[in-house]
Amino acid sequence: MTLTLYAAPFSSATPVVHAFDELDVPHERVMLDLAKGEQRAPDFLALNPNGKVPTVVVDGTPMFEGLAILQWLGDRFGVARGLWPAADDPARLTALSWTTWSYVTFGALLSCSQWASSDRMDPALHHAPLADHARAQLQELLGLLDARLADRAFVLGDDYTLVDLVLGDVIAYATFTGLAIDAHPRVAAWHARVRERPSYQTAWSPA
Ligand SMILES: N[C@@H](CCC(=O)N[C@@H](CS)C(=O)NCC(=O)O)C(=O)O
Repeated sequence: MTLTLYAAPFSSATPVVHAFDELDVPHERVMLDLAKGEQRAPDFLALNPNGKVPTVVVDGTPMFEGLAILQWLGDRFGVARGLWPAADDPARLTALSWTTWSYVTFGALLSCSQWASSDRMDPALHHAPLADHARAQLQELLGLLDARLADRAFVLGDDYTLVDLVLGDVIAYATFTGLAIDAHPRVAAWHARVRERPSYQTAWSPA
């Protein structure tokens, strides 16, 4: 299999870079300079019409959206490495649910809070009540994850899996944007365990 990963430092590609490293999947890595607009080059837009990283090319077929790529990596490489449940394992259902939850449910609220208050966004779009509402909702969601971790060390059970990698990276990004997780002691303790993983250190440390 020939795999090419298009990425950029500290971007939506970071969890995918992280997963490739954790799974030790051989691939070619192309780092795009987003500030120079390399993601809008016609050759790249032919792979991903959104002009965004991450983008992966699998034996000539392009694939975009980080969550889709992560779930595919789990299916294709994670099962054999004991880091993702097999297709007929009920835990696969749980893995798909929590990883999608982190990007879609948690991620949408995080984006909302960013648009409504971040100094990296156009101040004309800021809206303090919306930012407060999104932050309160995010705390409620962290409460759900805290409850999930009441009787297990990791999201699926006793062992670290790609589910922890995906959720751990979404929550890492959330904390970088200023979201506090310390009101949820099990989430904080689990995230500390996830951060011990060597692949986490490589993915999130400055080069
Ligand atoms: N939902 C997409 C988001 C991808 C995304 O927004 N990537 C950003 C980097 S964080 C990008 O490539 N931006 C370049 C641009 O918009 O010009 C995913 O998760 O893959």
